[in-house]
Amino acid sequence: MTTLETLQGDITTLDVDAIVNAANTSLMGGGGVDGAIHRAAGPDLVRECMGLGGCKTGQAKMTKGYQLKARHVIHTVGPVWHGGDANEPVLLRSCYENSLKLAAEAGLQSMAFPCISTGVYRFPADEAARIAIATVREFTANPSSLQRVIFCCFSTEDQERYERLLQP
Ligand code: AR6
Repeated sequence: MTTLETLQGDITTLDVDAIVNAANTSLMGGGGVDGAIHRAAGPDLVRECMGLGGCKTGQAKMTKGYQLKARHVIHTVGPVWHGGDANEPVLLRSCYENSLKLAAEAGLQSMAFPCISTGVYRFPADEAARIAIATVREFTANPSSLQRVIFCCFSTEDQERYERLLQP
């Protein structure tokens, strides 16, 4: 059984096996949660990222966590919202699925997601949360190493949204 939880706060402070980064295709850092993760992890993170050759939208790549409490960072690239007809929902779903796959393949027990694509990439928060929850629920319906999946929300508004949507 995997438990799905919500938290309000800064994902860089979490003591989990992996935190997920809402990165861009360069994997070289940026603003928002990406900037916060790189600042907290220290310069070794970008050094490892340099060797990864970037990441396509919807895909995911894993690195070490360096100075973070989290042992690993799973970098995924969410879609930029262009109105909803450019495959955005499918790509966002892939971000969650591929991140979960990487974590399970590595035998990780706990991981935390930020609200991927809902910041500067402008994906509507409600639809993004529905996709996030549905994808995590479907993946964790099958047995895996994952015992805890946390939706780490930066705003109380997002946390309330996830709590509402997680009600049975
Ligand atoms: N902990 C948890 N969530 C956070 C944190 C934090 N420390 N900081 C921000 N958020 P965004 P995107 C939330 O813009 O839309 C970067 O420049 C934020 O409130 O970080 O996927 C990348 O390099 C929002 O709910 O990511 C890309 O170029 C969520 O994280 C681009 O932004 C995502 O917001 C990716 O855009």
